[in-house]
Amino acid sequence: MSLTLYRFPGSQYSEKVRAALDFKGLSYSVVDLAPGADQWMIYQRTGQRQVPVLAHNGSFIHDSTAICLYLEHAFPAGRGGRRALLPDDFALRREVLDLEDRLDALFGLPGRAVLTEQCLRDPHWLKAVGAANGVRGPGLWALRGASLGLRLGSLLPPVQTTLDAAHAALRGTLTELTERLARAPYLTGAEPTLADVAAAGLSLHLAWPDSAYLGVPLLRGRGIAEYVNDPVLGRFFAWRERFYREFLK
Ligand SMILES: N[C@@H](CCC(=O)N[C@@H](CS)C(=O)NCC(=O)O)C(=O)O
Repeated sequence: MSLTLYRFPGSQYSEKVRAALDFKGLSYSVVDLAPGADQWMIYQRTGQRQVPVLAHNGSFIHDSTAICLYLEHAFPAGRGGRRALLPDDFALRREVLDLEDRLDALFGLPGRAVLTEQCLRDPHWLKAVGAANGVRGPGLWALRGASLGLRLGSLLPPVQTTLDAAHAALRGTLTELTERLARAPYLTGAEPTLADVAAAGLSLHLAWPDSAYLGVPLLRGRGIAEYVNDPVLGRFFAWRERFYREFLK
């Protein structure tokens, strides 16, 4: 058995898959790619350009949800102490998949908008995320110039409206997750599932975890202050830290 995860170092969907691999107790290797030329290799193997891509014994699977479902099928729970990503109960399984779907959408556009805003605000974040995506030296100066332009652009009312909507969406769902965790140890009840794995991995940019596989080491332990320091969301971030300690590398 050979499992290889192809990712961008700062990709939240890749972190979701990596979390699923750890959660299931599987051994794997990680190959870091950079956006741009490296995507040609992805395209040749999968007919699309995005990561994560998982290679398993010569097959290539793309899309984080498809990969997680593939892992659940290829490595069923119970054998070798592997955990289940999906519960047996049909109604609960539906709830897990619905929540995972909503989290995927949330950490797509709104999540990226909030990360971009943070990089425009904080040069350390810009440098760290830039370096993880292969931007160095003169490229970094170009990025700084572009970010200054973008920062000015972000003051425009339509951009502000988009950012406000992204924050509102993120805050609304994180508050819901926090409330779920006040009622039960995991997001959909007494046992951890794919919904927990997705929430832990997809929230990568909000609080960079202390993980052996962290792709953006300059940001280890850092987070976006208005979320990680918000007492209303404290339970969520404490839960996530525990989840990494208990289940993830
Ligand atoms: N729905 C996809 C989204 C994957 C995705 O957005 N990947 C980003 C990195 S986080 C990517 O590869 N972007 C490069 C591109 O779109 O060219 C999934 O769940 O895997």
